[in-house]
Amino acid sequence: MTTTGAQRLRLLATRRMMPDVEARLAASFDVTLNPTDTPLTRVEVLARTSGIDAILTCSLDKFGPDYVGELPASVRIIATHSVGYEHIDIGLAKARRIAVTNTPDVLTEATADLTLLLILGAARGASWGDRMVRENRWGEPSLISPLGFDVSGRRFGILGMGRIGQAVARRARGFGMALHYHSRRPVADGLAHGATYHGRFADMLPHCDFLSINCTSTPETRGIVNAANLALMPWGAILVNSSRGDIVDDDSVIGALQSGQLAAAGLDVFKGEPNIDPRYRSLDNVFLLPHLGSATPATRSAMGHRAIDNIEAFFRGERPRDLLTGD
Ligand code: 8YV
Repeated sequence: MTTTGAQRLRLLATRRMMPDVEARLAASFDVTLNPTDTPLTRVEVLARTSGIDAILTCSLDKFGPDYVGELPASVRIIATHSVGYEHIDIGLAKARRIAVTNTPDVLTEATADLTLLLILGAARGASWGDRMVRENRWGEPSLISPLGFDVSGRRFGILGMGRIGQAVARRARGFGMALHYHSRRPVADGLAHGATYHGRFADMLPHCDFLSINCTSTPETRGIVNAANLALMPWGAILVNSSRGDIVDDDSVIGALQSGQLAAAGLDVFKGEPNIDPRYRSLDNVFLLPHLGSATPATRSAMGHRAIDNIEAFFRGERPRDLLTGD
């Protein structure tokens, strides 16, 4: 049980979570759960945070300045059930002395698995192939149509060589791919899995038959996959994104998919999701998923428990393992 003195700590969970996570919350806190998948409005969040010590949220809920600035002084920590934290105004939280934590590590393998699914699905036509069979359009088999693209042995570039990028690199080696990466700094040799480092994103692109986006969304990376950068890739390259939708410029990617500059794309994340740019739906050369990177029971449970571990450590007076707000 998590207490301050004799009192149980009060926690607001903004979203429905895995049953074992909710059970632990109920056992440890005076908890207000959201029993539905309906997002709480700003007014509801602010009303429900009155007297609340901790908020457990996720990347689906935005904690911008209009939320963080208005939270009652009782709120000491916002724990997000996600590795990404661009949905929280960290600077303002820090200024208000509200701790913020995320949940890295526990979703690395699931997200890397999903990235390989995007690569294979986009290259080999999983989406149009599935539709052909379901819609009874298989027709007379032909030796020359339909065809996808090879994956094994091709050149593969990774944008962002953090934990997930490294786990993707490890998997891509199994396909005999020639690996390249760009990130702010090179990683230690053993972590690059033989990938060649490029200090400039533009320098890596001519080597990318495949490009995988695995960086975080920051002011520097937002919109970085634009027309100018796509034009540096070999004609007919394949793009996959399992990170954040706003890293790509949708107009540029859609234009490249229409012209053939990009042969295909595998996308799990979108700007403004779930309200994605409708033009993606009418393209045949895209493999689209509804943000499934961490969507397995074991991973979602592990994320929830990691978030609770952070909250409990904080109230024990320890430094939470995944503290994002520094001191
Ligand atoms: C989350 C994610 O599952 O962790 C992240 O940053 O994008 C996903 O894994 C989802 O956003 C719920 O928080």
